[in-house]
Amino acid sequence: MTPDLFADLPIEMTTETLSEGAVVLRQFAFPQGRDLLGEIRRITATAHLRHMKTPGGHSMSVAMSCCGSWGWVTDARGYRYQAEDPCSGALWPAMPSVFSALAKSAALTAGYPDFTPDACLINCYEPGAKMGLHQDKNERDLSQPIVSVSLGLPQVFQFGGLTRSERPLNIPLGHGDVVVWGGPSRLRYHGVLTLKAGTHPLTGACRYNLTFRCAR
Ligand code: MD3
Ligand code: FE
Repeated sequence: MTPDLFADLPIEMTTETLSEGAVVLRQFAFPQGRDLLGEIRRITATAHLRHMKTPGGHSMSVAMSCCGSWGWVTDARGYRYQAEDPCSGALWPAMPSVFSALAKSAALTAGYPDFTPDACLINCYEPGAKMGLHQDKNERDLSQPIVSVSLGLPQVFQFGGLTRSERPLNIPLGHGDVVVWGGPSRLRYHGVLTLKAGTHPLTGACRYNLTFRCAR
């Protein structure tokens, strides 16, 4: 048993603005961490984490699942949102209230009072997994932000510009950190660097990222 030397320390929530419309809420989700991870386990027991294939035929290093009315999928037919899990044919699991309440409260804190996500993508990174620079533009309403919640091991996030050629900033994201991306930052290129090996008390050897979206 490892005694938790930090168990009694108060958590320190801070706010950093990265660019117009992009706000980091450090440790905002720390209080909900255990509950969020319990729901991830419950959801992925039926909607299994899987390595989807890009339209180009490459297997993604991040394992993904979804919950909510719409799930993001990729395969030979392209990137899209759909109501059914292609692995089972069943609807995606409902979005748990602890997920939607957290996403709404983070969006409100960042200045987006009308955010009601209908899709949550669950990304699971193991050591060696990464996500290259890309834009999120499959969502119907780009006036709505995306809310991202990081859980478990830390991973370096890359925050780029509106063109692929702009050199990205590297921003470490740790357990409980929440980022809200909207307005002029909504279509910025972004990605994450390769996850380094480590052990987190709540997730073991992995990092989860939840992204809340208004898909349809
Ligand atoms: C900046 N996920 O699922 S979340 C993704 O850590 C994705 O799993 C990464 O990129 C992850 O699409 C990064 C942060 C994020 C999400 C959406 C954004 C940053 C964003 C949209 C616009 C700009
Ligand atoms: Fe993305």
